Amino acid sequence: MRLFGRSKESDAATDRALERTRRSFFGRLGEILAGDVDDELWESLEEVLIGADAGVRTSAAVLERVRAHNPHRSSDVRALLRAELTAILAAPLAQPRGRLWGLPEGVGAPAPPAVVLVVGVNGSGKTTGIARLAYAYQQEGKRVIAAAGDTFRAAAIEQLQEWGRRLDFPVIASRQGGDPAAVAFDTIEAARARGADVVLVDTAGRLQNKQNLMDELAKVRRVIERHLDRGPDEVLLVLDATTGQNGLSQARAFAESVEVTGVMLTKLDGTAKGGIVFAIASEFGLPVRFVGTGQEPGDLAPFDAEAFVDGLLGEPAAADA
Ligand SMILES: Nc1nc2c(ncn2[C@@H]2O[C@H](COP(=O)(O)OP(=O)(O)O)[C@@H](O)[C@H]2O)c(=O)[nH]1
Ligand SMILES: [Mg+2]
Repeated sequence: MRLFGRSKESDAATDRALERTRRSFFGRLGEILAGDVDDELWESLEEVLIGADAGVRTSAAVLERVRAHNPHRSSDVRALLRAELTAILAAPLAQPRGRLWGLPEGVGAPAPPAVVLVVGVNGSGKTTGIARLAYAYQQEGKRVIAAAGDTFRAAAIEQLQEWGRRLDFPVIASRQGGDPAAVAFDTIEAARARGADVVLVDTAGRLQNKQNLMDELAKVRRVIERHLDRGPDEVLLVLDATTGQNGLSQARAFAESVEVTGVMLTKLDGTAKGGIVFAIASEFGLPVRFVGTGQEPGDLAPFDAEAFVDGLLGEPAAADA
């Protein structure tokens, strides 16, 4: 699977992962859009969007823009809805905040090693996400090295080391309780010494309290900046799609403390609430870069706005049938 560009394969993976969301909420669209364009239709649409976790504000804004076109046929409503939803997701993708992913033609990559700082709460999928990114980069012929920066839990260090053994990438680690900024520093050194292309930095998702965590992440960031002469090339926030609206408050907290450049939305395969991506894009202006589609190293798909919306709405013929 190509992780850094759309492919038939990645569209199919996104489509499969969206099955639950499509069935439970957006599946109702077929029913709703089979009727007349009246107040009931607009109310039902709003319910569907909010129910899929698109957020109250975002849902209302989407429908307002659709209604502004004054559509008379439900097929027009569907087409407009598709366009609005795609536009919401595409907007932040077109304005990359980082230096690696989704860059416009002609913008070069930074001098290696590229550094990706991975943040998010415990259990969101950071460590497995790093393994998947490592796997995808390896498929592209890149040499990856990872930093076991979740020094808070011994199991977290071991988990990353285990992935490193399984997928054959080096992991730089310290003892439990060590300084994660020092681990990040050592990993950048090791990447330079070994000629690695990409450094993936794992981090803790929980410390004694939230402020400690945010301070620690800010410190890791500063140390990378000092050592690299630029900030991390991407700061990837990993969000668990099954946590629903709670994911939004997480996004807010991390975005305020570290300059998040993009989102990996995991466990899309295990939820009916894939609509959260609309809230992330419209309320935070953050691009969703990757979606987790299962438990295996290859189960990560590049995020594509159109593929996602098509996966949600299903083919018009099928959904209307
Ligand atoms: N079904 C599914 N499970 C996932 C996905 N991403 C992560 N997981 C699981 O979520 C759990 C927590 O992941 P982990 O990487 O340890 O989270 P961390 O605490 O943020 O490092 C693990 O059991 C993963 O296998 C996904 O996309 N789909
Ligand atoms: Mg972890």
